[in-house]
Amino acid sequence: MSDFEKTGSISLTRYLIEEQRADRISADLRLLIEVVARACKSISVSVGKGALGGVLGDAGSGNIQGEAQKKLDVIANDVLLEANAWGGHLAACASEEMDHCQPIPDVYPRGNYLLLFDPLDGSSNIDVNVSVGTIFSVLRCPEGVTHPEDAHFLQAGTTQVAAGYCIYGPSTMLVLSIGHGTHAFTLDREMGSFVLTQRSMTVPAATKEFAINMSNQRHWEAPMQDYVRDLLAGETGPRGKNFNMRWIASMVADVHRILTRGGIFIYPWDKKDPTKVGKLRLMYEANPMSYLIEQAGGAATNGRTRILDLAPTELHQRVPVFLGSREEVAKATEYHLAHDAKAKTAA
Ligand code: AHM
Ligand code: MG
Repeated sequence: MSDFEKTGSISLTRYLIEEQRADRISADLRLLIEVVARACKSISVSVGKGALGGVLGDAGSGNIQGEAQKKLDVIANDVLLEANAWGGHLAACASEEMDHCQPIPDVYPRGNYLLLFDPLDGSSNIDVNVSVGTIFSVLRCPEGVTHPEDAHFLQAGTTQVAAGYCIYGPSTMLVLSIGHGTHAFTLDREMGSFVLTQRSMTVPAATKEFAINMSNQRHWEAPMQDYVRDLLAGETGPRGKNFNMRWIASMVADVHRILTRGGIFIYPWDKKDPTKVGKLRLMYEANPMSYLIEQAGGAATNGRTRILDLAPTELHQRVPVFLGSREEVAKATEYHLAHDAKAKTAA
């Protein structure tokens, strides 16, 4: 039975007001989350219209990472920027789609938070009607900073005060953490409000399911080759159990499945492009997802180190990602650390 069936309708607004009363969030952070949720509702409408809204296809532009932008990447970015400009709760925004952070325009009051987002993650799935999503992370603006720059966003994931994603799937859901568990809200499309449908999501500690883009296998480093070889060996191999594989190629959808029924999501380092240490971005993909997963009892590393402990050096920094069921993440990390230790001894 879902929490909705057990406790009746608790809207996102009511949940946030109760968290504020319990002194777990400030009024400004509450407003910020409400505004992001409102922007996500608007993005959900555009995504849902598909070809009827004229929103599919390429925008004809590229972002700083050299990726072609889809029309919906640009629309979602504009919706989030516009919605967050005037409320007085933010000092600046940064996004996958913008080269540098964008301070709140001088005509509006500035607040004490910094917002990072991937406005539409999984863009390769937009034109094929598969789930995509918005990922966001909230940081505090450093004390005394009135005109934030990129450098002010370079804070470790442990300092996030809130993180979440909105998945645009068969239903639209907002999954949120303000540091007290990870909770899921489903959009009631008729009423236009998010309703709490799962309190305290829990990632099972063990799993028999992994998510990875296997087409990159030949480019992986040795410990990844060993780890996946042992997963594929099944019950007669060293792991002693059979594993299933899923890969949606929308991080939001893969992480949502893992938050719901467990699993491990991996986008490892590969040598396809030696200038990139991974595909996914630390500040607005790996950090918020790691925060949500940890708040649900799971774990997240870059293969060696806890992701939330990494000290960022660049706004658009990339990072290898291993996240999900904590025993499986520990196992994958163990393969990498054992390999490093062996290499050190041999040197
Ligand atoms: P995007 O932010 O440009 O959409 O890229 C991120 C996406 C993730 O959602 C997904 O896990 C990954 O890229 C899929 O990559 P690939 O196409 O290499 O399998
Ligand atoms: Mg993305």
